[in-house]
Amino acid sequence: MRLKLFFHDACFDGTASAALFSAFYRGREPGAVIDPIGMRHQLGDPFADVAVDGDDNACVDFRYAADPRMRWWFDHHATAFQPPALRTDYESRTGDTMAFDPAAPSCAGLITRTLATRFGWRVPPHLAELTTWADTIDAAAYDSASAACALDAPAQRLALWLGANREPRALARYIDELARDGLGALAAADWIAPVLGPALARRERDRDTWTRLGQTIGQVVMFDLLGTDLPPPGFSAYDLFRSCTYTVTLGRTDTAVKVGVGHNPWGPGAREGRAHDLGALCEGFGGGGHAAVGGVTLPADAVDRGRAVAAAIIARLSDER
Ligand SMILES: [Mn+2]
Repeated sequence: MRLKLFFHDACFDGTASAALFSAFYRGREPGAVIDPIGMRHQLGDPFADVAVDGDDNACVDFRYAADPRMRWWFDHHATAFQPPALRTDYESRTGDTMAFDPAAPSCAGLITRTLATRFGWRVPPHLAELTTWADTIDAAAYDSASAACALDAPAQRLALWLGANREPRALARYIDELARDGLGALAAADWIAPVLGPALARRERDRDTWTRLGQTIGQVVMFDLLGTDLPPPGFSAYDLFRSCTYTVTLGRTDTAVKVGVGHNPWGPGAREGRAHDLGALCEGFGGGGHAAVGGVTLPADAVDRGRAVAAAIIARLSDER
């Protein structure tokens, strides 16, 4: 008996969902061989080249696949149905083995609650905190920027490991050991250290560099990462520059120059709401996003254009309030 378990690749909630579902499934089918398969979002159908051919098949924290062999499906992404017509297929099939709730903070939480209600599944004690951490991490539900950036808890160290790991096969082991042993034991496992140790050291170095590079312009902090190999600072920007309201990041990947814009959820005036819709602001420059985070993607050689877009966005954000 072989279960193919599709999950949102390299994501804390995706792997937590896969571990929780594995624990549930082993309780029903003690001899089952579970084969986790990481899925990534892409243009077009991500399942186009994927064989849904286990004896049983499940998908967690990832888009709906209109395939009758996919018996189990749990997701909480508002974008789960692509194209939206797939929703009709889902609604025609809905039974005990599928659940969709875009209001759920994490898919791990949705799975835990759904399996408890429908199958009477009790989360084993060593996995109790996994759901809570998935809710916190996936919804970024932290009390402060420093709490969001802390790396003390096993869950936060494993989230860093997931971002640094480059070995797809290691994820299957990660999910298997997480399901069997829980967060604390996995974070302390010998085989996690060779990726986690350097990732922790790198984060320390990157924080020093972000601190040095950040330029305060009114209520904006600008990070020009062109010419560096640094990733965007993410929440670290709000931990390192706590009084900023917005961040603008200019960086590049192999294929693009990117301008990112973010609103500090813990910054001054955060409780009164945002003055700007950042997705709409970025749309004016050919990009997009949500109210609190937006971006503009340009061709890889468009460095001057990227600088001009960043400057124009900063001008719009820095002169108000
Ligand atoms: Mn998720």
